Amino acid sequence: MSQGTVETCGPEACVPSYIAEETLPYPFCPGCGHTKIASMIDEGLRALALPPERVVVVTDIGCVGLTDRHFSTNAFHGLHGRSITYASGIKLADPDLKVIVVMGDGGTGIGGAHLLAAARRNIGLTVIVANNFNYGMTGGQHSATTPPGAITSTTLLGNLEMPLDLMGTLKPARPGFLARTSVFAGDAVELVTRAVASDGFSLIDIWDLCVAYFAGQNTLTRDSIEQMMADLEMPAGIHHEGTRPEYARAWRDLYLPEEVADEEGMCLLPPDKGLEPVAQSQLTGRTSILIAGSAGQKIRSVATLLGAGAIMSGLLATQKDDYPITVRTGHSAAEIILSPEPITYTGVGTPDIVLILSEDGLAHVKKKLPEYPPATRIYAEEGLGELDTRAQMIRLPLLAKAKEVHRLAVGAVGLGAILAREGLYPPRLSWPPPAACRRPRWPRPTPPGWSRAWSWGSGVAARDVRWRLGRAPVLARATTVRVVG
Ligand SMILES: Cc1ncc(C[n+]2csc(CCOP(=O)(O)OP(=O)(O)O)c2C)c(N)n1
Ligand code: SF4
Ligand SMILES: [Mg+2]
Repeated sequence: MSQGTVETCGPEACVPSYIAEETLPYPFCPGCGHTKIASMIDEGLRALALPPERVVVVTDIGCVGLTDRHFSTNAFHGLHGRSITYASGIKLADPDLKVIVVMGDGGTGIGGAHLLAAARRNIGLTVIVANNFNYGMTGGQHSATTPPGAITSTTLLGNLEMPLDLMGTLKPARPGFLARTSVFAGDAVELVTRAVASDGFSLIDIWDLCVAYFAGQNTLTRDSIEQMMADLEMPAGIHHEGTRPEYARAWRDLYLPEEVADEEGMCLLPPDKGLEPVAQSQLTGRTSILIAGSAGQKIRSVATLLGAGAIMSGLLATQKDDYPITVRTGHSAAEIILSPEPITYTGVGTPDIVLILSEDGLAHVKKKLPEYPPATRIYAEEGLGELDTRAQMIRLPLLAKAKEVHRLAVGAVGLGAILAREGLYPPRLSWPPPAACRRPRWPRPTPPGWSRAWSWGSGVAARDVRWRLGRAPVLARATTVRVVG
């Protein structure tokens, strides 16, 4: 769209209108306040002489949502109440853009939570609310800002609700700029200009006229709007000016600092290559493993190490974790499937291998134990007593051995034992954790306790206990759910 030919001449230069002439006239009813608001935005942009290609006008739904097509800037029009979300995405992608949201009072209700989030973040959007107290486009239903007593098509005997006070609601979030005005006010253009110039989140609540539905039934005029502001204790003027850093830039500075980002904020870190196969597993078919223990026993980390080692030996692996919502209590379990073939179904009916580490883990699998066939191998902490099952039992002093390092290393002991006895893949692949299992920007030290516990586990199974275990803290953190197929 070409920039319009109407020009304003300021003291230094003439800035052409941002309204594309060929799109006029506006589609609004004659006398609709939206026409004035479109002109105010144009005047604000001209006052700031912003390059049109650096401006994005994002509109919400409603009559006011027809505004963007008239601007010779970039534009985006989406779903009702979601304009803030689109605009936030645009701003995050390019923090140097001037992003202006034009929305109705309908959008402030339907997308109210997005407004709160944007203001709390202080993301650099300018929100122009064309507040005509009703849903104009759909026939004048009452909205979140309809004043009490007002007659609309859905409040025929008068509105019983209190209106949303945008200033009072957003002020505690301390955004960049908050102001209220009306389409009649002499300072409206100046306030719109200041809102657009604001670096952080800015919002201007412009009390507006829907001549087709609201203004007539409620005798809304310039004077009555002023009276309404007084009655509702919602005065015009600037309600807040803040200095918090703008979110989109602050986010980049914190999470993508210069050393890891180029000038456009694109991450320069090499892409994560994932886990590269370095060995060949001899496994010929799908094998499923169930690890059952207690919350806090690092069950998910152990399962991730098991799967990571498998992937590094050319297998495919899936992991499904199961734990109560109250994460620090009760059982923690993980189902792992290893396979040379693609894993199209990730469910585990009867596991081939079971590792039971604690009473919580036992309680979790107890009902299923009698159903396990003799082919299933159960590795169990020896203190758990007799188990009602036909499966093969391999009892090991897992906990006693782990305690020589740290009681939470019990999973690492069990992992080492399973790998040494089951021949799933070369045990050395599961320890130390491969780089792809560690967080790139917050590396944790390799936990010495785990290394020893794992070695003991694989050693005991190979009848070769070589380690004198010293006490060391368990610090291991691995990635959470990893489904690779
Ligand atoms: C999620 C959703 N709900 C309802 C609608 C129907 N709808 C279309 S326009 C509109 C009212 C818009 O009112 P407002 O935002 O105040 O703008 P105005 O028409 O008054 O300018 C509604 C409810 C919709 N499009 N999407
Ligand atoms: S219906 Fe109301 S809001 Fe829509 S264009 Fe007409 S006057 Fe404006
Ligand atoms: Mg409206």
